[in-house]
Amino acid sequence: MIRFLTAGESHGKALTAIIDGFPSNIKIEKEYIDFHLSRRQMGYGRGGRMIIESDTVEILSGVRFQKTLGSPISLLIKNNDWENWTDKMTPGKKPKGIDKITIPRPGHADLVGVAKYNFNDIRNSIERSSARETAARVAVGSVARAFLQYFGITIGSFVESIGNIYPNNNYLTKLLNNDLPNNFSAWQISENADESSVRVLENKQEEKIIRKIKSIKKKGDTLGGTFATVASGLPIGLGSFVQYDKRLDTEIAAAIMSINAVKGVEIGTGFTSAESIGSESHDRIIKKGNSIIRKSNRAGGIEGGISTGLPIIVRGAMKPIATLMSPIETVDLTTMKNVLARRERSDFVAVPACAVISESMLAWVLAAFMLDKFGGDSLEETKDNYNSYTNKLNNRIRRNFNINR
Ligand code: EPS
Repeated sequence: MIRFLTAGESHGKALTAIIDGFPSNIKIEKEYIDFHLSRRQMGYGRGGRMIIESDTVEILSGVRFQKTLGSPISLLIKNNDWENWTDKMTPGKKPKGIDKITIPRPGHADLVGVAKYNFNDIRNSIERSSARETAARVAVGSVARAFLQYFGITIGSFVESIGNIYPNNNYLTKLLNNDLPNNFSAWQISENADESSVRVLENKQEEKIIRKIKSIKKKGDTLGGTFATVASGLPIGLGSFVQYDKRLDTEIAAAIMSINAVKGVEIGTGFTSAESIGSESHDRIIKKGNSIIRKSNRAGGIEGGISTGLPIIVRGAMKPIATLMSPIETVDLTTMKNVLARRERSDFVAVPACAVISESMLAWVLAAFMLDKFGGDSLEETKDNYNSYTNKLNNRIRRNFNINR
């Protein structure tokens, strides 16, 4: 079983993560993690903080000469902004003259946080609930991706919509129709999306979205959107129907939902298939040459909680950022009077970043399921187990069903 924990406040000294359970001998390059960290910082519509930070990782343990040791991997990402917050965020004695925050922002964790943890200062809620924490998750996800690459599994994402602006030719339809080249690699999607300042795949859509972000920013408002995350190169058989918590889709949905501000997750055609009929929803199984294939991929790569071998397609919906420059109504907790919410530096749109984070979360889940199925203390052992299973898979099906008899 692999697991990870992150720690760190948004304006504290640093973010840290501990990863446990990866086999030895996986190549880990700091530059690879930094590359994905910088992708998380991109996107038109981010706030002032992204100018202050240029996230890079320091690998503190678990890696020697760029190879995992099988021991816990610990990672550190410094917060450049910390030097502006040393008084307000010191773990030491409280300095004089630090103002409390008493006005909760609707939609953020401010109110539930003070209620739950018995705080008298909303700052205590804001810090850990901030999406800053996702930088640590991207670092963790990069380690998972480095592992998955040995098995030809790649992950990519794109922004489908921002502020209800959808593309004319939705690439998602192509994916769901399984209309893809033989050598399709999901990472190619990200390579294309990363060329766009809002991570969309159509130039016209990008122009429209940027216009909309500009106008919403002028009004002091924010936007949300939808994104799609895809994984390719999977073997058949990750996950299981034998228990609810062994289903691959259970864990994927939870992982995407865990990203700050995500309020909806869909696998394959999910919600639209609920409005459709059976014969238009399911993927026809057909014979092509000597193999059995699915005509489409509306199931999003998962049937019965098990990977089908086709790309995993998961879609997420992110609500608009909760901090508004033209704030909405709330209550001041000290005066109990209706007031307008506090303004706090924030992003106007973070859907492009959210999509990058979702790649990391999907990578983590897939790495966990790969290791659950194939195990191994060293990468070589995992590979042997993987090869033995995948090489014999077709033969086993043939034998069991007397194919060619
Ligand atoms: C973020 C850092 C934060 C925010 C954002 C994400 O920095 P700061 O609060 O100093 O501006 O920009 O967090 C939120 C949108 C949020 O709601 O908490 C980051 O590194 O991604």
